[in-house]
Amino acid sequence: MKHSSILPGKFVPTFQFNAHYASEIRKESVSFGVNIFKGKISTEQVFPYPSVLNSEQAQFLQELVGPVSKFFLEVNNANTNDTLGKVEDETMEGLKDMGAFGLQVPVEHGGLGLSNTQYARLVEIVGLHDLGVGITLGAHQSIGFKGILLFGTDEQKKKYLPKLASGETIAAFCLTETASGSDAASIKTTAVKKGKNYILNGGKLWISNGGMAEIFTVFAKTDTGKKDKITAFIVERKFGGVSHGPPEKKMGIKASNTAEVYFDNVKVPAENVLGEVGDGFKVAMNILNNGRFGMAAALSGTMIGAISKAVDHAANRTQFGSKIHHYGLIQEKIATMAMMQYVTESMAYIVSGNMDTGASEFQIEAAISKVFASEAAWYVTDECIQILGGMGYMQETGIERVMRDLRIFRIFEGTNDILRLFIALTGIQKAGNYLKNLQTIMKNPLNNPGTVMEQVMKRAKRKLGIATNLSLRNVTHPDLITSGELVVKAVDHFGASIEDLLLKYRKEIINQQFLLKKVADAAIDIYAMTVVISRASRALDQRHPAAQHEKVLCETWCLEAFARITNNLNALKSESSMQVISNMKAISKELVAKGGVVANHPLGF
Ligand code: MYA
Repeated sequence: MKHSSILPGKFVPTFQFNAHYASEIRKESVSFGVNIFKGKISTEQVFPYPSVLNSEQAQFLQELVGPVSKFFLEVNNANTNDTLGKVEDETMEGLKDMGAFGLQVPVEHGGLGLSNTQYARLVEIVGLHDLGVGITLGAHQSIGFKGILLFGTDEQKKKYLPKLASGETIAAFCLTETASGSDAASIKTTAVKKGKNYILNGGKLWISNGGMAEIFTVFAKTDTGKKDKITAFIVERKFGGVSHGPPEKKMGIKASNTAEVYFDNVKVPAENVLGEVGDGFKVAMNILNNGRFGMAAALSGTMIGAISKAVDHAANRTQFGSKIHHYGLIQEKIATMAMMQYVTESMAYIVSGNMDTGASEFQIEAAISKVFASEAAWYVTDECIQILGGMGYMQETGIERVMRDLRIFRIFEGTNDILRLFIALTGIQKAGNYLKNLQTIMKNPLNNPGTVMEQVMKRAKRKLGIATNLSLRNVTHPDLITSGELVVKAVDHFGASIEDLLLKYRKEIINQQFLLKKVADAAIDIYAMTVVISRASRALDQRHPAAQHEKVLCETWCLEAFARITNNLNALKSESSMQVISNMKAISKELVAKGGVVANHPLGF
């Protein structure tokens, strides 16, 4: 977040109008996520719901889905992997034979050459069956060598991709360090240029595949002359000086290997710099941005599994003389689980579709998909256990492992807290630039009379409570117009709220994390509403057999989401919510000062 770093103290004022801003404004964003912060709706990336596979791609994918599903049902055993603390050798070999280690590697480099959408569909199957295997595969290709795909030179691709695609060598992504988690820019690992090499020193923490990888994408500080900047490197274990710690003992995803990795005077040839020297932070962020939709796809699969277990139990379990699915409390759970899976799946494939059609601006949407998916999957799995009752808590049911596996998804690949700040601040920064431009235009009304009139009318209408000229009528199915109108109202309210926040807090907004969370939650809900309206509209347009079911999922989701959005946006300025915020700050401060709970025990001792 260029001009609005998440971290206090690193802020560069948002309101300085300079050449960079001007160029950003000239290039109008088509990202839905970016535009809502300006109170605008850009439909380009969300309507119609993308159908990006050509017939050849669809056929190839269909040919893969069957065997991959069969493999996970018949060969892989998630419980055995979990107990062993590793993916069984037979599974690893089978996955390699199927090409699962090089799903997106171009065919000329030995991979399957899948698009993001094709990849998502297969990852969904992995997520349905075994998240431990998913992390082994994902740490390898979603982040481990993704940098080579995105930023590698032809020579680097030729040299490394074939063996990575076949699974002969495994990759890992080395960013996190002991003192550098969310604050990724604060890494201490160094790479000092000596002749034709860089000498790499440092240690990386909690590295997925760290104990088994041969190839590492490593981020290190390099002296670029002006100041230390991060550079990305491709490091081979066989360069010497690379070692790792024992496998970490974890709560879940036990089948995947996690270890510390140490670099001790590792000689890395200069040609192994990935991207440009000093551009490593951007390389890291882009790798993460590019991989996040995969998590949504995988977790959509996980939810499908949990839902079928819950539904099976609800349909067959009798209590108080009736099958329990007849009871309202169970129906509410099943319906909510279904909506959460529907939203997650819709997000995963809209983001992958956008990426496949060459979108370059999907960072906010990808972050939203990761946050939403990881929380939805946690909720759905928890509710599945609740429906199953005692059975759900027993290991033999297999859902307890899923719950353990899932917990990390809200933490890694950017914690959901950091991603909420990322969503809110990135959007606010873009809105700030846009408003600054408007300010400039308003100062010279004669040069831009159209824009001035438009803004004057918009504000006047808002003041009078009349809907502004936003609309989704042309893009939604007629049966979903009411849901579309809720999005329109929500975006209008959201845009006005962002404007108010910027006017009130200006650059101080960066420190208002209580408020930024509400902003992010509203943005997540607005995006969720929009993607399901888009998908359900397509289902209705194309008369899918389940179109009416999707319509109901969509309408119900929109009604509930709209209420949450209104609540969050109203709370941005309500007195009671300000009181709650200041109380919470005080409570937290006292607990921290005391080192724990402050209230006296009811018994007095
Ligand atoms: S890997 C470890 C994951 N770690 C993180 O995600 C770290 C989280 N921290 C951050 O993301 C950053 O530090 C934040 C920025 C966001 C906090 N896209 O001043 P800044 C640019 C593009 O705001 P900071 C793991 O967990 C920005 O514009 N650009 O930075 C493995 C600016 O540019 P410029 C971005 O305040 C798990 C510059 O960077 C982005 O320091 C295993 C500085 O920005 C962005 N997102 O903090 C998972 N952010 O220099 C396995 C910033 O031009 C995979 N910028 O002004 C599982 C897959 C699923 C299963 C698959 C099955 C097959």
